[in-house]
Amino acid sequence: MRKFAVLLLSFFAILFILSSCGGGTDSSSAEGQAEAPKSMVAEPEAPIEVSADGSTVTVRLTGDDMMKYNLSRIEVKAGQKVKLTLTHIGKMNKDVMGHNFVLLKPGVDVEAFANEALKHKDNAYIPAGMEGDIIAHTGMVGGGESTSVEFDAPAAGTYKYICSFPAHHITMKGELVVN
Ligand SMILES: [Cu+2]
Repeated sequence: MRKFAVLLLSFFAILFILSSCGGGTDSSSAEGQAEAPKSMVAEPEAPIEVSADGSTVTVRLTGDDMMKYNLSRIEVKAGQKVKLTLTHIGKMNKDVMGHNFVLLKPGVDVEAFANEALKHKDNAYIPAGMEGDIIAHTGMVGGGESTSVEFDAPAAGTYKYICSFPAHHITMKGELVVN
């Protein structure tokens, strides 16, 4: 009789283990289900996206409180329309950590341009009289702000872009490569 009780107990123990395993499976599949809509909502946006017909390139550039862009190289094709949005993903004010995107013409001395730009705070650090050195530029943004610019990709070649906020061009720089 006692043996029977032990048997019965172990039978229930096995049942319990089996059911808890089953529960484990259930919860993991529930997690799997929870992940699916999450990834649909989050839908990671590619920093560079080409339209289906190939005519337009959307560029999602970011700048942070550490004086860094997310992209140091942007590749496009000649003639494509470039829609660039710069988002400041930091928290700092634009007076101390402002960011912009300035695409320079080939042959422009970046150092000389940046040294002139820093004198033009009242013009969002776009140096008056040097517009001829610029292919395209955005406005200046602070933490949490965005700014956009649209331009046609210039002729094939490599072009430099910088943030013209004082001293930012040292780390906030990159190349637009037009194929
Ligand atoms: Cu900057």
